[in-house]
Amino acid sequence: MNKYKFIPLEFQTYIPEEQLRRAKEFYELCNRRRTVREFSDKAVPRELIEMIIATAGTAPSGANKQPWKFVLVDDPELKHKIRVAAEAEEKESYERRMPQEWLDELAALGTDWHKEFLEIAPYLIVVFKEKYRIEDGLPQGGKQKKNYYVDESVGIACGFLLAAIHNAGLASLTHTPSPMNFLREILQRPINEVPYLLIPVGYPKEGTVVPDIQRKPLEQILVSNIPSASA
Ligand code: IYR
Repeated sequence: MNKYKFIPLEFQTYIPEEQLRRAKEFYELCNRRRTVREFSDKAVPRELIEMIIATAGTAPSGANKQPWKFVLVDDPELKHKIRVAAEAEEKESYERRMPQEWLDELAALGTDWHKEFLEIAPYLIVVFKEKYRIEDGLPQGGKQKKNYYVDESVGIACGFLLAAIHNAGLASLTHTPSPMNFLREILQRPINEVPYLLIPVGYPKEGTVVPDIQRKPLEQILVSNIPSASA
């Protein structure tokens, strides 16, 4: 007998019509999400953000190690520090590090090194991946324990996070200042945590416009089996 405990699965399904209705409704919800780069400073209740982060924490992960940490920043001084450090890296990137081909690809998105949203959005969620765990306490003293599929796990959790943010009627931006190790220092995270994604959350600034870009249609992203011999 397995010495580990198993419990009955709680699982809900629906009649086919209801399944399709729910699937369509969820698709339409997700398809309305847009990345926003201009935020209003309108306050967001902390309770709402906590529920959203709890949702991200329901993601599956390698060996159920849940190798993520969501650092919630609303302190103006910390946000200012993050903005100054991010803009310094981004300015260097946009002006020197990124090749022209990359800059050309970003032109349609209208991005540049200015990141005032880092101070305007009421919350920044800074996602860290836990490269490994430190057992019983202190980063210096503790024993290192492995985590598994860390990038996949944290990526999935971020997907849940973005969907939960959108579902709650809030806007977000997946921001990746590069390099972003300054986040570890400013936020005083332990050595086993590596910054993964910086997500400002709030309401869009009034009159916000977004790039006129399209999602690939299903036919371009869905491949069924292998090319049929009879086709
Ligand atoms: N990290 C930069 C550049 C950037 C890169 C990609 I790929 C984007 O899709 C968007 C921006 C920035 O945040 O501006």
